[in-house]
Amino acid sequence: MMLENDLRKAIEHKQLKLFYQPIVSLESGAVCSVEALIRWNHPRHGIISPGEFIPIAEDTQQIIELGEWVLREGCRQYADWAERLEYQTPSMISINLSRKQFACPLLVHTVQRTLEEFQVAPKHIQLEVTEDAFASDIKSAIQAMKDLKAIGVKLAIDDFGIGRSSFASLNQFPVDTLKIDRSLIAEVKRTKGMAAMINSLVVLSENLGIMLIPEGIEEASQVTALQKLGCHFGQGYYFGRPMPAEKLEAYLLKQP
Ligand code: G
Ligand code: G
Ligand code: MN
Ligand code: NA
Repeated sequence: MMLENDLRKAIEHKQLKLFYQPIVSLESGAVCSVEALIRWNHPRHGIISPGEFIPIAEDTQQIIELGEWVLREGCRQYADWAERLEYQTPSMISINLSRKQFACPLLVHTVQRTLEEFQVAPKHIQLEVTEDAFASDIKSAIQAMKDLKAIGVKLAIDDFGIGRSSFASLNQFPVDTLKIDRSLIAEVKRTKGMAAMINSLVVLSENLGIMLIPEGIEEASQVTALQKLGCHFGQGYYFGRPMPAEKLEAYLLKQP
């Protein structure tokens, strides 16, 4: 495939870029962390969404190199913010891991090496994985999570509520954060059942000491609804779209 060959050159030719989306306190709007989301500025096709090229990278094993680039660039940017923005720096940067990266035995070393290279404390890094990363081999997945926790980074389950989500699994995994998939948030005002489900996730996450982040918040009325259900944090276009680092900096300086 054409994109596959182009992807090989993308890193080398500096066509990849990380965008950042704020994760905020619903009460104050203050930014508590940012999620890094990759973009590919293709010389002929323009901006290509990761939804399109991440699956190709996974099929061709290029995901490992790509994932390392994301981790390095995220850490480099975080260190740069910490130096220049000081107290305005978000307390965490969240980085997406693909299933294949998560299954790679070298992951822990790569993460540790990268943190050392950029002098970033592990508590500032959160790694997001979806549940399909655990599906095939739960035992190895739990071990991988424990290894990552041991070096001090935070872990999040991404896109919770779709696919194979199970409440039971939450108790097994040493995760810090649960991100509720945006398809559930879109339903929250429409169906009582969904509101009840979100509320039970609030109770569950509080009891387990897990931070809960509803994703895909697009309207003020969803903020109100989620607050009523007991949510404290959120992410979505309503607060800010994924944006280049410079734009995020301006956003941080404007915050309450
Ligand atoms: O930002 P956007 O909605 O286009 O992202 C589409 C999908 O690509 C999402 O599922 C997101 O998790 C994934 N994605 C974005 N950036 C990265 C990345 O750096 N690494 C991996 N593995 N997935 C990413
Ligand atoms: O799978 P993951 O949660 O990592 O993917 C995040 C994706 O969701 C990104 O591609 C981002 O652009 C997208 N996104 C973030 N906020 C919103 C939102 O409010 N609405 C919609 N439709 N997509 C969003
Ligand atoms: Mn994510
Ligand atoms: Na998600």
